[in-house]
Amino acid sequence: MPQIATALPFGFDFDATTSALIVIDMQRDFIEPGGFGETLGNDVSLLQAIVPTTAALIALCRDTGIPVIHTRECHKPDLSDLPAAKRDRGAPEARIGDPGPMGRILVAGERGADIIQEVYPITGELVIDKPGKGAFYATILSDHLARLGTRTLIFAGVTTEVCVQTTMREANDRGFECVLIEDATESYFPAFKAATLDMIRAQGAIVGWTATFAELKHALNG
Ligand code: TIU
Repeated sequence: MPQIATALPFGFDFDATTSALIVIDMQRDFIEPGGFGETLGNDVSLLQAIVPTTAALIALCRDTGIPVIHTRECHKPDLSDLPAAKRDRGAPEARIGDPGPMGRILVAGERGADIIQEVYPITGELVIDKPGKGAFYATILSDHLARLGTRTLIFAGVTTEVCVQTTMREANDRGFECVLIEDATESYFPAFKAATLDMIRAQGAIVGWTATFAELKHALNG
């Protein structure tokens, strides 16, 4: 059984045949100018740094036979799955559902809500559209993982302390062993990323482990 010996807070044992990679919300709306991330007042260029490593991680998992699952945070065109508590965020003139340079902000089927080309899903990979921050809430993810027999989840994507951490906590509560790939996740706030990595692995991996892409690759390639 592979081990990421240098994972934090201590060695992480996993079986590639019962693992899956979850790539969270690598969408134009978060990573490119003119989207939801920018309307919330963020500098989206920070997120672009992880794109090459995330692409390499996806390629490694495909080569190793580890299923790759992609998520997109987005809403139905009629916004029936968008509670007011979520809608009333960001600049009043550019909220979820409003028109923007990449189509309606965070709405399914619009250009901004789609995944950036560099990490685009290939045929056969599950793409989950989710209305919440967590990928388990109001989606088929649990059922899909049960069918696959998945026990370990490898995490990547954006943003570290929002949708990635929320999904990792949901997964931990559902009994999955979780490892977050540090250089394949990013936040608009470097201090929040660092704090999230710390809080995930604190207290004896209370939520899960963290490791670098190179460490995972070494473990898989022996
Ligand atoms: N705002 C922010 O940091 N993130 C989100 O709204 N969604 C995700 O993290 N995907």
